[in-house]
Order: sequence, then C-alpha cells, then structure tokens
Amino acid sequence: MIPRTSDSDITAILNTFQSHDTFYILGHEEPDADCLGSQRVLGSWLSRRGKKVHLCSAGPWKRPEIADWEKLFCSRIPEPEAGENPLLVILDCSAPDRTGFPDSALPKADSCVIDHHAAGSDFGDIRLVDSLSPSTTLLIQKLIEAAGDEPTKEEAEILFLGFCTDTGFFRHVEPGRSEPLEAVARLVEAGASPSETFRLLAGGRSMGSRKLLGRVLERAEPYFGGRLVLSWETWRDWKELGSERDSDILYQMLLSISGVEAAAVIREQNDGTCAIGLRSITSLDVSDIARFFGGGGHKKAAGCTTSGDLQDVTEHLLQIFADRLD
Ligand SMILES: [Mn+2]
Repeated sequence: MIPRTSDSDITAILNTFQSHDTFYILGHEEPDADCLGSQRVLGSWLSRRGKKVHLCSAGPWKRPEIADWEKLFCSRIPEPEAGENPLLVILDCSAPDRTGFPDSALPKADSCVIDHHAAGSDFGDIRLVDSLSPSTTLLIQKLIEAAGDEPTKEEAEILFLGFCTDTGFFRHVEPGRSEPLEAVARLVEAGASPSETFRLLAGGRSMGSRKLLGRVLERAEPYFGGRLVLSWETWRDWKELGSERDSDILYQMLLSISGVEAAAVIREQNDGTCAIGLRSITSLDVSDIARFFGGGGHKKAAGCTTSGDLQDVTEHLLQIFADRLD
C-alpha cells in the first residue's frame, strides 16, 4: 500500500505537538535542503508558538546551498532537562538509522516521524508519511496551514528551497495533481523567490567540482543496449580535486543520453566500501535495486553503500540490472 497522509494524521500530529513543550528535531545524515529546511521551518513555527526547540544534524555538511546553516544545528543531541516533556521529531528519514545518530544518543521520548519516502521501516510512535508528496517541506507547510497559520517570509523561502531541491526545480513533479503547485504558489505569494532560489541551488560550485564532473562523464559506459549508463569515481579523485561534485547535474547529463533509462554512479571510498547512486527516468524502480544492497530511496532516485571494491560492486550491480534490462 502507498503511504498517504490523511486529515486525521495531521490532526493527530498537531494534537501531539500541543501536548509537548520541548522538541528535538532531527533529519537524515548528509543533509539536504529538504531535510534541513523541514527541520528549520518546523522549529521556527514551534518556537513562534512558545515551544522550546533543538535542531540537530549529524552532518556531514556537503552542499554549498546549505553551508551557512550549519551554525543553526547541534551536532550532538542535548540531554533533556528535568521536568521537560520532550518529543523526538524525525524528518525526511525512511529508517531510524538514517539520522546518523546512534540509538543511545536519542532522547528517551515519544517519537514522531514525518517523511515522504516510498520504502522504509514503520518506526516512530506517530507517523505522517506521504510518498506522493514531492518533498518533506510540503508536509511541514501542510501542518502549519492545517493549524490555521501561515509561513513567515523566511519560512516560505526555506520551504520553497526544500521543494525545489527534491523536485530538481520542478523537473520531477508528476502529472495529475496540482495540489503541490498550488501550495508552492502560496510560498511565492509569501515572498519566496524562484529566481533567487535557482541561483542558490545552481551556483557556488568550485572549479574542482566541475573537473570531477568531467572525469565521471568521461568514464561513462553504456550497458544493455544503452538502456543503462554507468560511471564511477574514487576517493583519490576526491582527494586530488579537493571537491564534492553535485549529483543532480551529473545525473541530468547521464540521463539525457538518447535511449538511457537508468544511470548508476559508483563511488569507491577509502574504507573498503562503495556508495552507489541510482536514477531512473522510466518505470524502472531503482529503490528496489538499492534495497539489494541494504539501501533505499525513491523509485526514480535511490542509493546505498556496500562493501567491496569497484570491480566487484560493478559486477554485482550489473547482474541485478540484467534481471530487469536484459
Ligand atoms: Mn526529501
């Protein structure tokens, strides 16, 4: 069954928020603007309602568009004080270990999960999970609006940035439902700027990151009659170019090759593991492939980490793709 939110889920969450006074708001490790933006806006709105809020992120902080936000987050979860009635809120995470914090670091408290991933485990005492929501920020906006409030200008800007991050600036918005677009129109009305948000998401890159993109594109090879394109990078590339590459533009270029249905990029790391990034532009479900390696994600964008060197992992991945594309 596809997890969808209902009005009763939203009411249940708002009631839960009302009955707590202190909020520990967590997102996923290697955070993006959807996760952090959801944390920030939920925190800001709860503070406006007189609640005490701790924003926590395990990092690492890799993306330039959110680099300025690190100072707003604790890298360790503070201990709840005596007499507090805390609620642990986990945003944009499909499984509890995605927070990047060990179980022992989490406060002993009721937990609330708000997420939009299709796959994942059924954790948390109370859940608001909608796999048809293009972003978690949209679910936060829904909560604020359902409570009869409106996002401030700053909250609207952040919510809009989160939506644009997870939709690749509207490129992944599915047909048939105008509700998400109506919701983001209200954010623009409240002061969010599409042109500034695009500049923030597309800019701020280093020369090394562009060279790394060139290197990965150069290594790309077609498989299964060109239906899959696969490339790779190593930690030595990263060391040499001193740079993070942004995934979005890389996958955009790989998937724009005529006849390509899916793209895979394997990153060999310096600890005997490889990280695999997967994207699809057809009905091929790459989250299903990521799950073979213990990962997850969305149907069209998924990832995982697995042990083995570049060659072993490539062979294993191609075998799994062969069942679907051969
Ligand atoms: Mn998200």
